[in-house]
Amino acid sequence: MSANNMRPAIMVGILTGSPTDLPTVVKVRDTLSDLGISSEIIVASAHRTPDKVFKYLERAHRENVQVLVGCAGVAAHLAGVIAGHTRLPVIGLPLSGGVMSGLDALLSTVQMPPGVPVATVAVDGAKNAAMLAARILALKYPDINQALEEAARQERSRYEQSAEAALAGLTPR
Ligand code: C2R
Repeated sequence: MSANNMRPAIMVGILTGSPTDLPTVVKVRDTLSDLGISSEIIVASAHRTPDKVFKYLERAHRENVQVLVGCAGVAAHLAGVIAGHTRLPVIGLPLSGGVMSGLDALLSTVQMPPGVPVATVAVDGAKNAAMLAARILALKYPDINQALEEAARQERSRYEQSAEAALAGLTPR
């Protein structure tokens, strides 16, 4: 097996702009972990600590990390800067907060110039950031594909059960 096909210790690198982002960002890690996917969270900012971002990207490439998630609020340039420095798929997670409740972060993350894509999920969409990373990894790792199938089965069943409970709770007329 070539080094590229070997399963790396860390599959997903999650970078976030500030420690204040962590309550939302940790949900990316936890969702990945539920699917059996290893990840690490790095607090680094394209504005405040650009060197740390670039150093991490060097290590991520060396260690064969497969997908990167860039999380940031307000003037959210982190995911875009990451995308400019890697050929790995980059998922952008815009975070709420500040005067525009996340709209500023959403637009700063999603409006990338042609050729430098950031796959942007909803504001505070931590779960979908993780699920999208998992779908990318599932192309290469059949066990992750299976974990996603199982998660979808469970999600459907939870949905049906809550729909039945809600309908049963309606006042009859
Ligand atoms: P503080 O709470 O530390 O003041 O940060 C962070 O993600 C956070 O949501 C406020 C907000 O600034 C964001 N930030 C960025 C970047 N670095 C930090 N948008 C960046 O590099 O894009």
